[in-house]
Amino acid sequence: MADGGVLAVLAGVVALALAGLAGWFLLQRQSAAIGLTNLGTAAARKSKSVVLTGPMGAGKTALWCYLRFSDTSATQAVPRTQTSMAVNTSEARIGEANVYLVDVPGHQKYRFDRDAQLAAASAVVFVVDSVQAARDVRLTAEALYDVLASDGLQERECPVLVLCNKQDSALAASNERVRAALESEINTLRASRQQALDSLGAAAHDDADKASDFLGFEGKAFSFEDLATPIQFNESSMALGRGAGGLEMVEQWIAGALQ
Ligand SMILES: Nc1nc2c(ncn2[C@@H]2O[C@H](COP(=O)(O)OP(=O)(O)OP(=O)(O)O)[C@@H](O)[C@H]2O)c(=O)[nH]1
Ligand SMILES: [Mg+2]
Repeated sequence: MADGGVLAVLAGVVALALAGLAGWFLLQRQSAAIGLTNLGTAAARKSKSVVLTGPMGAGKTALWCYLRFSDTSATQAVPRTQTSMAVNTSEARIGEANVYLVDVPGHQKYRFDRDAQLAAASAVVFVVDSVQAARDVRLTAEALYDVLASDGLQERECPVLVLCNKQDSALAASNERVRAALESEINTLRASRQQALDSLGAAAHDDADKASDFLGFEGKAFSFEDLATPIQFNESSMALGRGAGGLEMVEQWIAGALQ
């Protein structure tokens, strides 16, 4: 009877150990599948971080796929993507540089991830849906404002490429039109954000009293020229891909920005 009890206890211990081992194994597989091992920022890496950001559906993940798989046949067709539910990260080789490519989902709930990634960015590609921007530029202007005013970006003079994507569409606005529309909309946004701060009083002003919170110069209409960050506007089409789609231009810009 006593031997039976010891055996039962031993069997229980072995079963528990096996269950623990199986759980650990499953967790490892799950982590690898959803890329948990890749969630760190560039701070922990040697390669410089390039952050792809911008509103939902603009083409960030499509661009990320192209840049990541630039030496494979995946470059021949527009990558099939869907609304991102997590930050995508990957090491990639662009020109002579090893880069840490970060694709941040456009949905507002990822804004803290975006700000954390921007804080470690060496270069930023802000992807715009040029069809959406031609219809209503407000959403894009708000997202760009947040990026340009994000902590430390102006102080670090981090280069920004505004990529006016979806140029294959007949309804797409050109990069000149997007630039002018964004400049004017950011001017309006700047005034309304300032007014909101004024109405909240001195405490809010103290909180927001950083050079980067106000874009450009007070008393002067907003101009991209007035920013410390070098900013460039270009056109692209992930649907057209390499060659006509402007992918090489993006790679050259990234290589130049990281030098
Ligand atoms: N016509 C056209 N469609 C494009 C282009 N680039 C991306 N798309 C499509 O637009 C949709 C959104 O592209 P994504 O790359 O998933 O957009 P995203 O910026 O990652 O969007 P979120 O993850 O929601 O922030 C997909 O159906 C793409 O195939 C383009 O240049 N032209
Ligand atoms: Mg995406």
